[in-house]
Formats: sequence, C-alpha cells, structure tokens
Amino acid sequence: MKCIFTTTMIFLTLHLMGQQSELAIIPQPLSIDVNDGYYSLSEYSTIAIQSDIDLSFEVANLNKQIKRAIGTNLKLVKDGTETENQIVLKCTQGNGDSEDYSLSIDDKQIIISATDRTGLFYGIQTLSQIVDNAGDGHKTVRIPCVIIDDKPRFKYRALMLDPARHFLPVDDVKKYIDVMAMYKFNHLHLHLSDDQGWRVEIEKYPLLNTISSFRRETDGDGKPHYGYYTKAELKELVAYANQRFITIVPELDVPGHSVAALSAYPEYTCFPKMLKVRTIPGVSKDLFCAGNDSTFLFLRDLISEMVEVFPSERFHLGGDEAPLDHWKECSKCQSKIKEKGLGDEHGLMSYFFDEVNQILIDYNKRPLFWYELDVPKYPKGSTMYAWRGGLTSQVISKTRHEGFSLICSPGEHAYFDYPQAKGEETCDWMAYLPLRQVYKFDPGYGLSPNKQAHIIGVEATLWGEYVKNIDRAFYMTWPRAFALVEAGWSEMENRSWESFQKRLYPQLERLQKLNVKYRNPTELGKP
Ligand code: TNX
Repeated sequence: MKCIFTTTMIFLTLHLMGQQSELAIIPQPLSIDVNDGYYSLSEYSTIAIQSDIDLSFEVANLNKQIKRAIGTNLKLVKDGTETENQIVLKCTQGNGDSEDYSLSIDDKQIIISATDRTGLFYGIQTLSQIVDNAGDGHKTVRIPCVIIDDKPRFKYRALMLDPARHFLPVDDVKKYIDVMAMYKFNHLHLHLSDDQGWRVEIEKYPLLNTISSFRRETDGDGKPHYGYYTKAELKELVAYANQRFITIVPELDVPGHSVAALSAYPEYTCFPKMLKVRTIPGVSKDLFCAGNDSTFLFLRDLISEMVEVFPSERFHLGGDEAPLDHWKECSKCQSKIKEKGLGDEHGLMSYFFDEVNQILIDYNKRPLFWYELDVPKYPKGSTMYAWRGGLTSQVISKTRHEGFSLICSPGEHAYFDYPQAKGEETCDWMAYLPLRQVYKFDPGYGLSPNKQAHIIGVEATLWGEYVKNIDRAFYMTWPRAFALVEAGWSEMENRSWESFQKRLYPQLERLQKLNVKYRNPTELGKP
C-alpha cells in the first residue's frame, strides 16, 4: 500500500495506521509519503557519504542523536563498499534552495539528499526526530518506510535572546543554540545593548565594559548584575552557531534604549548629566543626541568593533521606543533640523537612521529595525520588524508599499516574555500568550501571495527583563518555539492545531532526555 498524504490528512491517516507518534515531526514537512515496512536501525547500520565536501560535523551530529536511541555510534564507511543497511548522506552541490532536502527510508537503506550542507543537516534533524520517537531503549529501532520532501515556507526563522537585561554566559547561549538547530531555526538575534546593560567587548571604549556592563543596584533579587562577551567568546559563539547553520544577528539598539552606554559616555546625550545604568524596565527619555556629529563617530567606532566579530550581513539597529522630548528641547538637535530641512524631530529620526546606516553600508551590512509607524522614512534596503501588537496588518501593507522586507514578530503571537498561562504573570501589564495563541500565527495573515511576498520570516522575542538565567529562557521558549518554527517553516495547509498537539508530546520527551527545562503545557492534557 502506498499513499500520498498532504495537509491535515497526514495526521488522521497516520493515526489510523497507528504510526502517528513514530512520525511526529516538528516543524511539519511539506510532503510525507508513508510506505509499508520498516527499516531496522541497529549497531550494524553504517553511514556512507556521497559528497566531496567535508561532512564530519554532520556525521557527528547524526551519530550523537542516533546514540541516544540505540546506545551506540554508527561506523562511517566509504560509499559503495556496502549497499544495504546504510544511511547515505548525499550532498549534490547542484542548483536548488540550500535548505531543501529529501529523506527516503525503505527497508534496506536511508538516503538523505540535498544540494547543500544546510539541507543535509535539516534532513538529519528530521531523521533524528523519527529515530528518537521510535526508539524504546532497545538496541534495534524500527522506523517506518517513508519519503519526505521538505522545504521551508520562510527563509528567516529566528529566536531572540536579550542578554542586555540579564546577562547569559556564552556556554548557556550555546545550549540554547543546540536546541534551536534541532528544530530548523536559522537565526539567533542577540539584543546586546539596552538601558540595563551593554554586553560586547569594545576595546576603544573600556568604560562600556566596566560601567555599562555592570548594574550595581539589585532588581529585587539582592544581587548585582553584570557581564559582557569578549570578542574571542563572540567569535567562538558565531562559529558554533554557524556550524549548526544558525546566523547570529547582533543588535545595537539606538537612539533609545541606550542608557547603559550613555551612563559611561554621557557626552553623546543631549543633556549630559550623571546617568546610571537603568535598574527598572520601561522606556527612558535619554537618547543619543542626533544633533551632535560626534555621536555618529562614536557609533562608527562601536559598529566597527562589532562587525569584526559578527559576519552576518544583517545588523539590527533597534530604533524602538525613543521618546522625542529631549530632541525637542536640545538646541543642537533643533539646529540640525533647520540645517538639513528635516521638518521636526520625526524627520530627525530618519536623518539619525540614515547616518548610522551609512556606517553599515561602509561595512557591507544591511540594517534591521523595529518598525515605528511615526518614523517618516527609513533607509533603503532595510528590513523591518512588525512588532507592535494589533498593528501588524497595517505594517505589512505599509512596508510593502515602501519597498522593505519584513520579519513578523507580533506581540500577540511571538512575545515569549509574556506568560504562558494564567497565574504565571511576571508583571501586570503583560498579555497572556499560551501555546495555542502562538500556534494560530500565520505570518502572512491570510493575505494574497503578492501582498505578503516581502515577508521573509518570523521571530520570537524573549525580552529579558524577567529572564534571569538560561533555565528560565528555556522555560519561556519551549514548547512555544515549536509552534513558532512551524509558523515559519510549514505551509498553512499542512498545519493544524490537532495534529500539532499530537506531535508535541514526543518532542517534549526529547527535550526531557536533553535536560532542557521546558514548560509542561499541562493545560492541553495528554493525547
Ligand atoms: C518593548 S518590543 C520593547 C522591549 C521590551 C519589551 C517587553 C520592543 C522593540 N521593545 O524593550 O523589553 O517591550 O515586552
């Protein structure tokens, strides 16, 4: 019997066949074609490579995951020395999208093929889920015969960590990356500067790593908060992520959310005074001064040191929540508005972004911004984040007309600092964002293909005001990130909440094996 399944039929039919838990894959692949029979994976299986490129990391990653299920690593053999009982990794290096892959399992062998190492890695992640789900602690694991063809809906699938609010040591960020990679996330956005902390080593301005990286006052837990990443650590982190096909996107949030940096170098504010690294959440009126030309020289220096460690072509410049009060009162800002014919402080914001973007252009980088509706003009070639709750459809259409690319991270589906269940409130103003609400996310908002063609992906933002360590980060991220990545990877017609819930439990068991402290979605009940 051979059947071709698409859409929600996949779950229903597999359920009837009693195989649904064996193929509980997240994110849901594009097509799954289940056949009769099983492949027996055991210590006698081998791995063979059909490629000229070095796939030693991919082989090690596959072996690490297989070992969890069968207790042993598989031998790597030269392709062609055996024809049966193999897992063949084929990297054709032809044309095609780098993330696409196919996975074919019959009773004799498993073949993962892709045109690029990225697709191959994703095929390995899918196979590992199937193996883990079928593994029952015995030395042989029977996995169902299947043909999977897969490709992502969106090219940008990201999570954001906010070590600015609470520093997260580099080894913890690596653990976070490990889990992201297992579920086909491909960008980690690091929010590295904010009012409450500066987290990147900058050699030219050492006070950034003493004054700005240190929050003397407690924030209710009786401890000071401090930390920054050295350049060597960041380079290592970037390489670590890169090996797992994850790009780290740095953020330098300007002109607002900058009190930590300005507390060390107040000469770049409109009204230099004693500023302290902010100890409470919220929005400050202290911005970088747009009327002071030396502000841009300072930012140029910061960016020039940051790009040394972050090769990402995209660089986030923040741009959110910058109250204009000080720019209104500042004589330098007012003269700049007159001199450049900018109209008012909103025009000055566009000027500020153009000036900083010029620095990025010099380094061959493209800017990302938190999109603010009242900024009259953003630099050409920018990518925007739709983040304000409730306004997303307006942002989608406005950015399309303005010619910008868009990443969707709306509050109502993607703010992972919001509590997951009633009774888990961290502070009173936050909305409640349960798993199901994340799952409802359609990044295209049901718009016609041409109206959503400029959307490049999704991101969940884990703002860190109340996320003080990596275990809390894991708790707030998983399982909601399963729902988010499915919104970014899977076509809407292949998604359903009923199917997702069933596929979720085997994944939670995997996280448990990996000692990831996810939140148990008790409100859903067991399947
Ligand atoms: C708004 S969303 C912010 C962050 C806060 C977050 C808390 C955005 C671009 N800015 O500074 O951490 O709300 O949810």
